[in-house]
Amino acid sequence: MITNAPTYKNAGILMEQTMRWFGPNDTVSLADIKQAGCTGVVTALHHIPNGVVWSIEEIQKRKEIIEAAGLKWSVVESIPVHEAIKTQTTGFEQYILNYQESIRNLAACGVKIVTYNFMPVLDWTRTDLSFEVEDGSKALRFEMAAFIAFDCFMLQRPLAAASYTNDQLIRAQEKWESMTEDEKTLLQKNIIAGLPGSEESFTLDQFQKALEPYKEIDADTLRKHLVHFLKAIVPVAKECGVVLAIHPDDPPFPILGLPRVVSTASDIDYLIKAIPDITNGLCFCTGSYGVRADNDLPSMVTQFGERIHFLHLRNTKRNEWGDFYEDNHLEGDADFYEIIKRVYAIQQERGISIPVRPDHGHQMLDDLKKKTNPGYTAIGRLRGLAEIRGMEIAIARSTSN
Ligand code: DNO
Repeated sequence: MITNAPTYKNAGILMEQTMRWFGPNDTVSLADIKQAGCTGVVTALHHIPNGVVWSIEEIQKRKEIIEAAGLKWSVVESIPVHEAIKTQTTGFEQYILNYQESIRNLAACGVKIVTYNFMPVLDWTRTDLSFEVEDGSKALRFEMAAFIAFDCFMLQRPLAAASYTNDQLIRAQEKWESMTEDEKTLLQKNIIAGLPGSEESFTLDQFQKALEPYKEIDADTLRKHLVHFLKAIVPVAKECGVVLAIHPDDPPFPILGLPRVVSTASDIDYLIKAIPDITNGLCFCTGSYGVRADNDLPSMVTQFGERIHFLHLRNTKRNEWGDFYEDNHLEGDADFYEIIKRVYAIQQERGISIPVRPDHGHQMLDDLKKKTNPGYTAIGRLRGLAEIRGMEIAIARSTSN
């Protein structure tokens, strides 16, 4: 069944275009999102504390606001997974029951795609939120030396040095010595004070405490905890017609000694083998997976196409030091032509439109003068979406004619 799919003469089934909306306080309004050409939004009930059930009343209230603007609530991003579930500590069984209940309530309101992630402690991580690129627009960036400097000299994590090579430590030391006090404060804020959409925010003290439970948890254990969680929620989701879309680790490698279990094609394979039902699906985020040169994104789209329930299209540019920044959508390391071509083919095969959002965009033009949610400006995302939309239609027409 095709729902909410955009149409274009002789173009077949196209992606469902959405943008993320952070709720009524978002400076980018629903009207803006509609003008960008979207038919749907991706949002969450950010005001409900992590772990608490999303009631039908609250879901319905939000849905009505979205629909009054002529849009659809296409995808939930995210119902956060409580840390107790990831660490299997006190109360985790109850948090799983609450998660099941939220899924049932969303289904009762007709919201049927749920995104989540299983990253320990931090959701996504960047060191620089206003990295100026050549054209004067600003991008988000992860600078390895700055991150290591934070780990070794600011957080002073015991054993931090053992996580890095000598070269990396030298570069981090140089970086640290070159930074002013203000720059150091900003670095700490960027890493632990909570980026848009991450539901947690920490002081340095709180952050050190939050890392503690993971001393005993390696990747194997975290994987087991994820499978346990999935075994509990997949049947519930399936029963009420909801599909689950796990978001990959961002960045897709271990940080701060924390385990990572959703970074590569073999990580995905493991999860599929453990719970083969298609309900156990993916939010295929090209920006996250694409940071690793060993992730072949077009092949991954084909390999996992049947269970890609949601797409984040974003491009990154990496260097030899492990730094990366968020490039324009059609530039960067990922081959968007090939990716979109394969996504298009999968949609025709499955007979469905996959929701997509332009994941982030540069701060540019008028947005440079505004206070914006890092990564979630109106104009930068509009540019990304427009380019993606044009490319998909061109692929569609040249494929089907
Ligand atoms: C960042 C986002 C992530 C994502 C979550 C999904 O921009 O892609 O915060 O929403 O990891 O659970």
